[in-house]
Amino acid sequence: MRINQLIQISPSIMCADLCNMEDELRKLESIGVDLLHCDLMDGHFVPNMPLGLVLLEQLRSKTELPFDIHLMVDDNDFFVQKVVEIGVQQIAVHVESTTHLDRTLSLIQENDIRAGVALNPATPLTTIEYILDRIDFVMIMSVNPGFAGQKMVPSALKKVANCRDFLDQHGVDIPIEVDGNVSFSNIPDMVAAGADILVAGTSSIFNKNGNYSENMDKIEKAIQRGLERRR
Ligand code: S6P
Ligand code: MG
Repeated sequence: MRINQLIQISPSIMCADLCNMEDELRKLESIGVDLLHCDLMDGHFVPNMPLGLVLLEQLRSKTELPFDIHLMVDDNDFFVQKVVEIGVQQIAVHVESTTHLDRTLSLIQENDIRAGVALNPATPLTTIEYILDRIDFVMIMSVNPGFAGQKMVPSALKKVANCRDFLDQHGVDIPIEVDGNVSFSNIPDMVAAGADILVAGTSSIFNKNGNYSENMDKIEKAIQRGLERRR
């Protein structure tokens, strides 16, 4: 089981063995992950489409883990409605693709689902200033969305720290989720900067050099190093 309960781990299931999902779920459950990060892409907002709604529906019936949905789509309201029907616990929509952001966030929260806003690397924090009272978490993208296995953009750590300051200045105490190249070596810096939820992909949980349990141990140790350096 997890040593550190302060920081949540959300494995990105697009990085799992998609031909053996039930087995993958059992393995992830056994190492005590907190959430299941589900990347929904439409091939338009981002040029990829690894998971679909039918797969999510089937996964829902196989695990009690909370679903952490990351929408990378143009038609947010359509996908919000679909994942609400499936039964999910939190949904992040991209500020860059949501025309009526305030309305979409309300739609999520009206269904008793935690609402988050995801920001691409180039998107300023000020874009969320007037909806801060509407959100339950912020997702900072530390890569350009669309693919696993990328390198963290150089500004990511500064942005996580700036986001924590921005939230503090506005008196908002909500978690920051970091998504993209959350690697063993980047985790301490991300956690020190203020990350609370870590999306674990090919550079950590699904790293080929270890099994899930070994990789989780490395993640926990990296989190510990980051927490010791927290401001
Ligand atoms: C990317 C997606 C992410 C990836 C994750 C993979 O568009 O939103 O959630 O699945 O970044 O992790 P890694 O360690 O391969 O970057
Ligand atoms: Mg994601």
